[in-house]
Amino acid sequence: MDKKMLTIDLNSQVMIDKAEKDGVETMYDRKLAMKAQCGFGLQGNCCRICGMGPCRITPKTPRGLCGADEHTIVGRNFARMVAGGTAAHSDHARDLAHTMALSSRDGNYKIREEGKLIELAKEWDVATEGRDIYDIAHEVAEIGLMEFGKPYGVSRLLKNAPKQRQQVWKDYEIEPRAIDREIATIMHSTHIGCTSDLDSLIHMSLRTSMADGWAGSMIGTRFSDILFGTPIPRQTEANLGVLEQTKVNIVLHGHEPTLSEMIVLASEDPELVALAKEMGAEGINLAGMCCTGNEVTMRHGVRIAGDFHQQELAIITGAVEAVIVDVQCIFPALAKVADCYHTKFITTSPKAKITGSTYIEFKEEEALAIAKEIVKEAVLNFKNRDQEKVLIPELKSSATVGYSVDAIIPQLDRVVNSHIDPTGTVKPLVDCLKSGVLRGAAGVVGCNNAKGVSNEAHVTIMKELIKNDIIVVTTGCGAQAAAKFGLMDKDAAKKYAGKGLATVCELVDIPPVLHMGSCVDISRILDLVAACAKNLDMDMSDIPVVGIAPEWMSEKAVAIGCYVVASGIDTYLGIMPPITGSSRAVEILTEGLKDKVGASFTVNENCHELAATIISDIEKKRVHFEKLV
Ligand code: NFS
Repeated sequence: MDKKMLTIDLNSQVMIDKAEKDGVETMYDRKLAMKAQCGFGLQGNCCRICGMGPCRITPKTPRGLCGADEHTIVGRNFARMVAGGTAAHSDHARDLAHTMALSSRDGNYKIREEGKLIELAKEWDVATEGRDIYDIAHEVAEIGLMEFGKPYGVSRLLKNAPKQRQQVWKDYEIEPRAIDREIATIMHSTHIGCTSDLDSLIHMSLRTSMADGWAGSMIGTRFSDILFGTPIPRQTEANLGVLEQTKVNIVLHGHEPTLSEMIVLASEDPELVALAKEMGAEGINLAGMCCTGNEVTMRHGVRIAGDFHQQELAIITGAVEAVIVDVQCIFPALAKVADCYHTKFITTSPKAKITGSTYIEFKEEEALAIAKEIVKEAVLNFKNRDQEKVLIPELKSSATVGYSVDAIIPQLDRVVNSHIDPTGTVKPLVDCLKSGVLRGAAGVVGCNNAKGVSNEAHVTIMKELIKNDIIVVTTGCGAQAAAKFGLMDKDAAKKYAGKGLATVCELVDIPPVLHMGSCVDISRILDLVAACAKNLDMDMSDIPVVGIAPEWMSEKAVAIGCYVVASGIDTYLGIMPPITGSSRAVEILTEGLKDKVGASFTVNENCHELAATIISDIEKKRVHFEKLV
């Protein structure tokens, strides 16, 4: 098989060829070499939870040594994926809470959005009258930190949901308690000799995932906006073509804005810019990757180098002086790829040390000084660039990004000429959904997965949806696929959208696919859907919205899928999770949950079929919705 056929991105194809010529191994080589994957692993019925195993379920050995059957084994494995994902998102949020606790008027981290902080303080019953904004910030940070380990009570963010949905959570008993507690409890319950009941394992998985979506991720996004500013629409460009021949190229990869915000500041430091010129470069060019890329493009317009599957390919351009990473979604392979070029692969987090990298520990207390040291490493490395090894592929697309809920609302107001008399709410969006000008809304999110062709499912599904007047909001690497393929361009509506959506896009001056941020920012999508439901006095499960993860791969995505379903939003996956070893797990996740939370999963690995199912399901949902409104 031709490796290049494993991606639809033409830049990636050029880089796969270059890697071959340079003798560098990439994920695409490893994918071909891997051939058949382990069938037990794929089905989720290999148990490695205790030292008697691994036990694998076959017709001849239908139970593990302890007697666990396929339902228990699949359920436990699934639950542990949810725990991993929830831990990752929430630990990210915890770091932001610590950063807010450190914030000060003359320190590295300041409060950028006082209004948002005060709003949150009021929501959390923190006194605001006559107090110094930093005192308020520190108290709010402390309360945020308590959400991780408070001994009593449930997430204080649940009340952002419509009351009908809150009732569902109460009735089904999936209101998450302290975030760390949910993660610890599910790890305990999946230990050998605890829960064997599949219904209970899935119930716990949903409750744990709620500690991600309606606690950890929500805290992450709110605190990030308060510290670094709420995103507003801005222009950017996406794909490897944003790397520059004549500048020091720094790729920012990973997730937490605490580091990347400081690197953005450091890269503007006059001394470092002068040093870059001394080294023979014209300046410093930052380019983002994965969710760090989303964070810095949403807040600063930093251009996007690429997505999860392009991390090695960026280095293979031979034009990257440094890849700077913190946590999550970082291939350990980067160390080896970087060795083949002059690129410095700089790790910064004690939570993600990678063999073969240059480790410069990032500490929030000395944030800017460390960021400058890291940028300096990159700048000094420019002289080592071997021009003969450089090939920057040409393609890049322009995109408008930065659609936080706060930015979407005023934009939408243009639809009803209400810039004269703005509603300041989601009513214009709700009206478009009610009238059927927009048939529905879809959150298309998530990763790239080597089980499919990189970017194919994202782009196919988004194009099909917008053609059928379904507005798309997106985060994560899905957002990067949309940006790269021109779907976030203002002209995209004219080219690809159906008549209704195209009219709305023109009236309110938005692209048909809206970039809402990183994966943690799926909390923005929850906020938007909750606002629409509240405006209609309905449950979130009653409105024609769906969640889609066409190319998901990470445990974080499994947690996301679960909390989106728990929020009453039907969720469509383009990759089968490792659950097929248990017919009952498949039944509960794709059907049974409907009775409990009003939504469930649908899986189809054929993206054309999946798109058709989504469109027809949205139309079915409209029948119910139209009766209610
Ligand atoms: Ni989300 Fe972001 Fe990308 Fe997937 Fe990884 S970067 S947190 S997990 S691969 S979308």
